[in-house]
Amino acid sequence: MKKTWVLTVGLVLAAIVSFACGGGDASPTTRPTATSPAATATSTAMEDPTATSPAPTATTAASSGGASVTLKIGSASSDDLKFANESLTASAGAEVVLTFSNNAATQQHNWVLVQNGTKDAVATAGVSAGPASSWVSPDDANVIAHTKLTAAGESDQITFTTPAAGTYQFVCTFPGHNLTMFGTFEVTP
Ligand SMILES: [Cu+2]
Repeated sequence: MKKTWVLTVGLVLAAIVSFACGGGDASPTTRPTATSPAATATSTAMEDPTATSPAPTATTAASSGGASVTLKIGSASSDDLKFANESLTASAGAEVVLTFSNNAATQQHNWVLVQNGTKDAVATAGVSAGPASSWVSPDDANVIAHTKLTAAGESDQITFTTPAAGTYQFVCTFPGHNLTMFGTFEVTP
């Protein structure tokens, strides 16, 4: 009789344990489900480094496009109010080292890179700015780069980065020279 009671208690305990284990199994089953959003969050976090990498790639593209280019341009010989070359070319984003040589006998000249179609407006603004500013208005948004005003026989070297691909102009902004002394600056992609 005592053995039967022990056996009954044993069976009841076994049932409780198996129920507890079953309940225990249920919660681990729930946890992986709770963990998978976390895993999704981790993979989303891994997309962030991927999103950041285009920035360095863009920098690399800018620096590879940023080849160093040497350009030389002079004014026409004698006192002709012209440049010796009427066109220059460089690729977009290039670092240009440009030397402008004033080959004139007496004339003063400069070399000013401007937005296309603005050479005369830039020259007019330059007249107001005066010779102390090399006949270039320091606030002129149409001016991309410029040398100083050079005396006859003098030269000046400047360094600038080419703007986006497209057509630009260069001009001498000494009063009156802009009418004949200008050219085209092509920026290639
Ligand atoms: Cu000039």
